[in-house]
Amino acid sequence: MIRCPVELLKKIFNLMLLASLFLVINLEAGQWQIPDSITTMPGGSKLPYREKDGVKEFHLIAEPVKKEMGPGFFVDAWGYNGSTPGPVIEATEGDTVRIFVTNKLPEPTTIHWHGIKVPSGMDGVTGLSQKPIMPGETYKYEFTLDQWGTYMYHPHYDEMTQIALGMAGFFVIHPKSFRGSQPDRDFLIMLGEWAIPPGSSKPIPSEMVNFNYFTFNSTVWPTTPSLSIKTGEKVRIRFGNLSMNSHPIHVHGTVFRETSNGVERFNFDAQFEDVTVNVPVGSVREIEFTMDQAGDWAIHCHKSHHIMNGMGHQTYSLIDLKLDSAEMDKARKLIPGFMLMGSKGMGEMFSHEMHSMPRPKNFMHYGTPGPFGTIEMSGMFTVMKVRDNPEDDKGGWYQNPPGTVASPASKEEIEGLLEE
Ligand SMILES: [Cu+2]
Repeated sequence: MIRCPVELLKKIFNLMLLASLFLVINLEAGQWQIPDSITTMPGGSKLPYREKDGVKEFHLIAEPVKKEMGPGFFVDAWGYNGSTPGPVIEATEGDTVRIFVTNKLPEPTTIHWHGIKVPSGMDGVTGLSQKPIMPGETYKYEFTLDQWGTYMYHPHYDEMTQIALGMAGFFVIHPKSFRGSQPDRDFLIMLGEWAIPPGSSKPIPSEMVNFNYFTFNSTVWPTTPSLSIKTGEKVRIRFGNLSMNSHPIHVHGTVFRETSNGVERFNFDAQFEDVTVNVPVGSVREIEFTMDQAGDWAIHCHKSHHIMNGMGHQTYSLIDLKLDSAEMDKARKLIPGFMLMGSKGMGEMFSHEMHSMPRPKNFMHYGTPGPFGTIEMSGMFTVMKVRDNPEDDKGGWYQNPPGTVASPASKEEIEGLLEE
C-alpha cells in the first residue's frame, strides 16, 4: 500500500527504470515486433520485423497453405508464412530493409518487389536478376527505401502457377513525415481470381479466362470480414491486383476521391471523385472517403460474375423455356455442360430450396443469410458496417430507423399506376 506522494513517485520512478531497461534489452536482442500502424488487411496479418544494426529485418517463408476461402470451403493454396495473401510488409521511407526468404515450396521461387526501386540484382527476376531460390534454401534481399506508397510483392519464377495459387502480398512504405491526409481507418484489399473445379480443393493454375471464385484477400463473403467504421470517420482503402483481370470496385453509400495509384499521392488537383474505381492488373488504387451515414453498405466488384461463387460461365439461357423433367434429361444428354439454370432467371439459385439440394463436398454455396433474407452477393464483396457507436455494436445488422426501408407499395399508393 502507498501511504505518501514521495513513496508513489519513487515507485513510478522504479517502474520507469525497469521498463526502460527492459526496452534496451529487447532492442539489443532484436526482438520481433509487429509494425505499429492503423493499416490493416482484413482477414490478414502483418509481417513482424526486428532491428539489427539500424536495418529492419523480415523473414518471409514461401510455403503451401491450407486456406479457408469460405465457410468450410478449403483450398490448397500457396502463400507466405501460412497465409495468402502473404503478410503485409510495413516499413518507412528511408529505412534499409533486409528480407530473408526461405523456400518451403516443392519448386524454386524468387520474390519481386513490385514497384519498389531496388538495385538490379535485388529485383527478383529468375535468370535475369538472380538464381532461383531452391526448395530448402534461404536467400537475402537488402535495399533502402527512398520512396513511399503502396506496393506489392510476388514471385518471379513460374509466375503462372505461383501467383494463381495465391502468392502475393502488400509492401506498404509509410512516408517519413506527414504528407496529405491521415485517415482514421486504412484497409488493404488484394483482389484475386481462382479456378477451382466443383468438389476439388486444388486451383487450376493454367486457367487464363474462366475463373469461378473471386476474392478479397483470398476469401469470399461471409468469410471476408466486414469493415467496421464509425460514422464520420475518414476511410482509406488500398486495392492491389495481381489477378488476370481488372476489377471495377464499386463502393455504396458514399462518393470517394481517388487519391493515389500507390505511388506516393496525387496532388489534390489531380485527385478526382468517383463511385467505382477500376483496378488494373499489376496495379494499386487508393481511395478515400468519409462515411456520413450509418448503415450496412456494400462494397463489391461490378463485374457481375465476380460476385458469384463456383459458377460455371458457359451455360445456356433457359429463361422463358418451359421443359418437363423428361425434356430436361434429353437436353442434358444433348448439350455438353448443360446445367439446371432457372427458367425464370438465376434468382432461384439463391433460394433455401437450392441450398438443400445435394452438392459436391468442399463447395461454396451461392447465398448467405442477411437481415432481409438471402444476400446473393459473395465473391468480391464485403459490407462496411458504419455505426454511430461501433463499440456498442455486437456485429449484427444495421437497425434501420422506421420508415427508411424499401417496402411494398399499398393499393392506394399505386392506384391508377398500372392501368394501360
Ligand atoms: Cu472483378
